[in-house]
Amino acid sequence: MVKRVAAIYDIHGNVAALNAVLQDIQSCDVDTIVIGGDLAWGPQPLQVMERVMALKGNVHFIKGNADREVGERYGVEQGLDEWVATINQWCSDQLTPSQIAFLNHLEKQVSLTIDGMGEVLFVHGSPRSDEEAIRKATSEQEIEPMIQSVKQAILVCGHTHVQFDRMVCDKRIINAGSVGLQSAAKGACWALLGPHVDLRQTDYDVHAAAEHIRQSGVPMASEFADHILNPPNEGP
Ligand SMILES: [Mn+2]
Repeated sequence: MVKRVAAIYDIHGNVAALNAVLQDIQSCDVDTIVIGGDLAWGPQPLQVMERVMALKGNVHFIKGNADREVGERYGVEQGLDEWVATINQWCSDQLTPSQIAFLNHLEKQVSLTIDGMGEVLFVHGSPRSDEEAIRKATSEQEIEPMIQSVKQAILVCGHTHVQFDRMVCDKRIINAGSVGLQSAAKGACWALLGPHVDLRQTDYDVHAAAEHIRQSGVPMASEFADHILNPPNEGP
């Protein structure tokens, strides 16, 4: 049984956002962290992997589609769009062999029993796919087959970069939002769980972060910087 969980999803290679959230977590009496996938794909993959792999204590990781794609060096041959593939392979090139191996050994899902909430299932996209999107507006009809095998009453997901907390087919579904590539929010988004659900936004210096991103060498650096300065209303 754990008491209070920080669900931090979709860091996407934004180390300033990650550091701000980890700092915020320290004042929230958190005993467990779930890092919900899509860690490295973005402008600062090496720094993010160093930071998360050095975390101490009760930390669980799950694999996002982008972790699978970076870890296995996906390209256009594996169905990625050309610009996604270019960034993907740049990210793979930044990482050490042990960081790549770490990504390749992540779990698909994690289940935790949280005090006051019961058993909670954490996945990246949907329970059956790391790239299937559950959005605020996705219909019950569409979601039902995605969650029919889930026995837990509460499901936490990410992948679409927009937070929500809704009831679907008698299950509570929480999207933690994105730490590093957020949409429809200004700060770094995450969720605090136990015994209540608190959708959080942590402010950080996006202007300084954008400047570092512009100098990171990532392909499309200015698009990444513009995204965090002016987050779009809709996620990917
Ligand atoms: Mn994803």
